[in-house]
Amino acid sequence: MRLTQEQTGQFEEQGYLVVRDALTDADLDPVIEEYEAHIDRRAAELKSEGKITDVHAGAPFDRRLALICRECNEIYPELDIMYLRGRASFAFLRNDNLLDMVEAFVGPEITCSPIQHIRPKLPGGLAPRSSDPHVVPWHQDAGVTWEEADPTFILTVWLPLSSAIAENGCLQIMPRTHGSGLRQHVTRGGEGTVITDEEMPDAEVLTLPMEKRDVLFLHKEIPHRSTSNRSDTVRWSMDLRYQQTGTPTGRPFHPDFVARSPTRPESVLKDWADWDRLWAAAQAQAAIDKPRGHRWPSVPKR
Ligand SMILES: O=C(O)CCC(=O)C(=O)O
Ligand SMILES: [Fe+2]
Repeated sequence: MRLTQEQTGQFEEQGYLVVRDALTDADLDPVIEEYEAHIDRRAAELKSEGKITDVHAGAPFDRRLALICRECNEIYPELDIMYLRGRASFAFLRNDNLLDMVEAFVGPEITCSPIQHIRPKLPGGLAPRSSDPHVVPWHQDAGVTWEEADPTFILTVWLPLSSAIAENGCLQIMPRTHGSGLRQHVTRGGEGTVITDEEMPDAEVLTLPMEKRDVLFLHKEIPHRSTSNRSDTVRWSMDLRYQQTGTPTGRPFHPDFVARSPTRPESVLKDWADWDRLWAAAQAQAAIDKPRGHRWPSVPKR
C-alpha cells in the first residue's frame, strides 16, 4: 500500500497516522508462527524440568504465554526481537508492504534502526521483575537516543500482532504536540524514562485501540505511553524505527542496516545470519562497555 498525500498530511499535522488494515495476515503470520514455535519448544522444556505442569498446547497466541507464565515466567525476558532473532522477524523488517508506507515519510533510501521491539505485554503481575518493561510511562521516542540523532527524522512504526485495547494496555498518545522539540526526561526508579512533570504538555490524551493488520506511524516528538495490562490476554506488538540511510540512529552500539536502496541495492542486508551475528557481537561488546541508551539522569522512585 502506498500512502496518499492526505495521509502523510495528517501525520504532519497531527503527529501520527493510523492506517487500518494496512498489512495482511500473510505479512504478519510468519512472525506469529515463529514466536508460537519458540514458545512451544520452551514450554516443553519447562515441563520436562518440572517448572510447569501444563504446556497449554492449543491455547490461542494471545493467551498461551500468559497461561505458561502463571506457573513460570522465565521465558519472558528472552522474547524481544534482538534476543530471539528469528528469521521471519528479520524478514519482516524489510517487508515490502511496510516499507512502501515507510518510504512516504523517510524517502527511498531506508535504514532500519536498531531501536526495535517485539513486546508481549503480560497481564499485570506476571512479568518477572517488579516492573514490566512493556508498561512505559509518558515519553518521546526522541528521548531514547543519544544526542547525535537529535536532528534526524526517525519514524516510529507501531503495530499489534493481536488486539491492543485499553484493557490490555494499548498505546496512548498526545496528538499535535510535536514541533516543540525534545522535552526533558528523567529515568525514574520503578517507572522508566519519563518526561518531567514540568515539561509534560497539558494536552488531550488519545487512547489508540488497534487490531492486527493496523499500523501506527508516530512522530518522534509525540509523547506516548502504555499502561498495565488489566486483561487476561497478552498484548503482542512490534515497534520499529526507520530513517534515511546515512543519518545517525542514536544507538551506535547496536546494529542498524539498510532495508531498501534503489540506488545501491547491494547495500541492503538480506542475510539473516549476518543480522544475527551483528546483534550477537553488539550484545557481547555491550556486556563489557555497558553503554547508556540515552542521556537522562536517574532519579529515585516517587
Ligand atoms: O508498546 C508499548 O507499550 C510502548 C511502545 C513505545 O513506547 C514505542 O513504540 O515507542
Ligand atoms: Fe516510545
